[in-house]
Amino acid sequence: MERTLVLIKPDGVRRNIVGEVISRIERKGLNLVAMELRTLDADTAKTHYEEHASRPFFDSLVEFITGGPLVAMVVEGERAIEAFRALAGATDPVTAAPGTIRGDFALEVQKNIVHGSDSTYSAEREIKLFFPDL
Ligand code: DAT
Ligand code: MG
Repeated sequence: MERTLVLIKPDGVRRNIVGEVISRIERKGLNLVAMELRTLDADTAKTHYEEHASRPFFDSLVEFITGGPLVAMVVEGERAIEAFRALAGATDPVTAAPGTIRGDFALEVQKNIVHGSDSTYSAEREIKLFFPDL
C-alpha cells in the first residue's frame, strides 16, 4: 500500500467540483485516509512548492494556492502516487487527455484543479507538511 498527498486547489473548490474529484478517486478504488478544508499560509505554500522556488511562476503560484480554501487529503492504495497522477492528467490542462480531471475541467496551467505527489519521497514530505500527526 502507498500513500499520496492530493490537493483540490482553490480553483476546484471555487468551482464546486470537490465532490466530482473525490468521486473519481473513490471510483478508482483509492481510499481517503485524511481530509481537511483549509486556507494555506504563504510559508506552507512555499514549502510545499519549494522545488519550484527559482521558477518565474513561483510567486504567482504561491499567491494562487493561498488565495482561498483548498481541500487537502491523503489518499491510499496500490501504487496510489501513479494512480492519482493518471487520474489528474498532464500538468497543462490543454494537453491533458479528456477523461482526466485536468483534461475535463481546466484550460490554464496554473488553474489545473488538483495536485498529486510525484514520488514516494515527495509524498512523504508533503503528507508530513499537511498532516504532521498522521
Ligand atoms: P504538477 O502539478 O503536474 O506536478 P509541476 O510540479 O511541474 O506540475 O508544477 C506545479 C504547479 O505549478 C502546476 O500544477 C501548475 C504550476 N505551473 C507549472 N508550470 C507552470 C508554468 N509554466 N506556468 C505557470 N504555472 C505553472
Ligand atoms: Mg509537481
